[in-house]
Amino acid sequence: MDAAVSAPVAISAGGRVWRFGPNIVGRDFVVGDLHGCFDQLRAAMAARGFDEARDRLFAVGDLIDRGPSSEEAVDWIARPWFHAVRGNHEQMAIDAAAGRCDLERHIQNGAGWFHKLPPARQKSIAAVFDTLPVAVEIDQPAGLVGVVHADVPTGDWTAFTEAVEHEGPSTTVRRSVFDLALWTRARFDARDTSVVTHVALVCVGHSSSPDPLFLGNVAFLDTGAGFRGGPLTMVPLDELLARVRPVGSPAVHEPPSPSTAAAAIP
Ligand SMILES: [Mn+2]
Repeated sequence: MDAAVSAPVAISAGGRVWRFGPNIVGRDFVVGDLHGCFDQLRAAMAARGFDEARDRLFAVGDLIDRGPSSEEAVDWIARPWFHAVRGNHEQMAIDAAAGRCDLERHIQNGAGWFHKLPPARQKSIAAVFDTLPVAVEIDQPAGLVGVVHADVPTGDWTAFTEAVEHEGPSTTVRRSVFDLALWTRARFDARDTSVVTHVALVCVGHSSSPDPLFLGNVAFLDTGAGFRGGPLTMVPLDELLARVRPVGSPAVHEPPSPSTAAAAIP
């Protein structure tokens, strides 16, 4: 794939926000939480006719833990057309390799595979995960698309990307924007349909539901792969964008009508 399409056009100074230009040669897809289910991903890509020479695949994070082949995540991250944001599970692996880990809790969360590896291998995998951005933004003809693991904890995409760049993991009891981006379930739990401004669409995972769920302009794509035997969701970005209003229209700053607010994608 042409590096002008596959590589980010901009990376923030701290490396936490990556921006991609439009894909002028092929299609863009987004995939929900993988949790080691790379056989399911291969099947979904085959079903979609994914073309490694032209198409790009963006992942909402949580590539690892619980499922059958977590270690494969490292190979996927190396592929030029595969772009993942970091999930809380990647962050837990980073923290574990650095000795910041509640071992019992980590293993309960599906990370037994990681703790069976030699420490040097744990560290090299964690180093790969630590290259992952917290937020990705993709320029699309229909507007800017944001990708983040858990949610945008502010109501505005621009304010969020600025905050996530300047705040690292929490060092006090107040949870940082960085931590909330990886962990929060506030919008999902409240079924909050408010729209995130300065972005047409935000793709997230982390909070799973039987079918992809739209709340405002936020698409929740974790359908439980690797967890309770759920399916994997991989969708063209165009399909998701068709569900939200065009960016720049005044209506994008208003809540969506109740009939579409929390409707599951068929
Ligand atoms: Mn998660």
